[in-house]
Amino acid sequence: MNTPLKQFTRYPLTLWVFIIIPFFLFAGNDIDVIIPKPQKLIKSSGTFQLNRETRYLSNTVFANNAISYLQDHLKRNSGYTLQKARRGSKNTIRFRYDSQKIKKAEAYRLRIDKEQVSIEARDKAGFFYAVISMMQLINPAIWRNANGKKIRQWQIPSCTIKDYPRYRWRGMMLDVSRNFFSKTYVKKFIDRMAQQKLNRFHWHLTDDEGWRIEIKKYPLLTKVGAKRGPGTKLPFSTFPAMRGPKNRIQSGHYTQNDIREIVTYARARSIEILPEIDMPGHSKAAIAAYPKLLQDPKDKSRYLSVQRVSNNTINPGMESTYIFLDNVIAEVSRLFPFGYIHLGGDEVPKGAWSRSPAVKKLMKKKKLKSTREVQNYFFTQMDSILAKHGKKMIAWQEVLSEKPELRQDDIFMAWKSPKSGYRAIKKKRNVIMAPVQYLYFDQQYIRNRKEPGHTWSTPVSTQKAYSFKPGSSRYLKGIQACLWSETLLNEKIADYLAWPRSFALSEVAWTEQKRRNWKDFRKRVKNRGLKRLQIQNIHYRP
Ligand code: TNX
Repeated sequence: MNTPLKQFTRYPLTLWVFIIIPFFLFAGNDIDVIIPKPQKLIKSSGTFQLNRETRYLSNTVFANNAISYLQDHLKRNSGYTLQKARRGSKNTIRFRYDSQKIKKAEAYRLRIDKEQVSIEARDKAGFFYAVISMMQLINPAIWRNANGKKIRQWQIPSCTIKDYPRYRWRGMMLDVSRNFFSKTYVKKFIDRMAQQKLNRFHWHLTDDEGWRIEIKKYPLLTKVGAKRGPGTKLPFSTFPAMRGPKNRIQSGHYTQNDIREIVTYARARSIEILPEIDMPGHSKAAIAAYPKLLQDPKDKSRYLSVQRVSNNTINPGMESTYIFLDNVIAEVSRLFPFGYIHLGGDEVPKGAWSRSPAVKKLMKKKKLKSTREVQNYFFTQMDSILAKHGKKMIAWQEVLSEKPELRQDDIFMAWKSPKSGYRAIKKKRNVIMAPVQYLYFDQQYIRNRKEPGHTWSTPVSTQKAYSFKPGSSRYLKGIQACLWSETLLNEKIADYLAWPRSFALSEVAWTEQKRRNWKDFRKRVKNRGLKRLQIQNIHYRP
């Protein structure tokens, strides 16, 4: 029999003494394991034992999400729950609201010693991130989400951490149109973001290949617009849909109840959801459902998008377009509490509307000289529709091309290059950087036929993503990675493309430039980050 003891003795003792035992000691005690790296971390001696007797104390409701999150993970992996303390005593985790000591939003202080853990913050996110840091300091088994061996006692190494994020916008985009992802997967995706202190989930809900959000007023949007495959009105474009062979109809959308559930789930993790309804291009699914409302019947223009989808652009010269979009935005606004809605605006194909009488009429009436000015007019209209529903606009950078009269608070996503982002910043426009060269996680890691992912831009290795230096300006709101889903033919591919690159994203978004170092980062990813992914069965790229 191959007992563990026999296996042990098969290796020379020296190997154990000099290599393996020191490795465990080192891995167990090292506190420099957190990703993204905290702004300040001071090691001290001793460890706090988190066990069945540990209690918590709190003087603020802002800590409630953080406490629940910790309780859930303890329940799952230890079988006990963290109870509230009756009186101040040893072996407690204290949550304290302190807006004097903590000045910045989302900031926290975490002090761990033998007797207690103390956490100070001024908002929900701060408390949540303190707990995330604490959980990253202990055995990665705390992140396990299936039932496994229960761990009764957790060692937390003593230290003091003072931490805050560099950027307020630390985002990830998931495209659920080209390929649909289940509610369960979306939740997993959001939870993994939260583990990295990412705080904005950009949900690309509509595109040519599928409309994925239930709109009560227009049921055909999902009845027709969420189905793709043979006999449907929606294109495969260059890529088929996930789950099953090409000749099967693929469908999927979220009901309004699903959406509310996911919003609540995200908010419990300090994540706001930015919904995107892409317009006026990338709208084949909506047009297939309601052609009469969204296209000019007399329009003779014939054109293809860059992804080779024909006539996929909403007509901005028709009254019915604005009534339709107003109604859609009304429902979207009620579903998502976040203050912004993303209206797309990317890649309006050349030639769209060029032979539409309705657009010609509009151009004459409003003295518009080109189709670009027509697009400009469209977004000015849409911006006031958003304002009416109490929302601000986010859009892709293309929307800025004609100096539109949009509100100063609106934000633009620069995807073509960092330079294009800086140009917008110079014009005093709010920018989120999502440059394809560094942060398009739908691109291959390295150029290789066997690697999944897109090839139309340069490959994005984890190191390449980590090397991004976004800079600073009051107009630079933060950064974001994009996971477009044309090539995401299953959840494993999505995981593979997202991890470990998302570790790099989180550190670029959170940690001050001077604290960042590739070698140090790589060590933390190897020692802890990957273990955390393994334990959750995340199919990362090794
Ligand atoms: C460009 S980036 C697009 C998407 C594609 C993506 C693929 C942007 C705003 N538009 O429609 O999915 O490239 O990488």
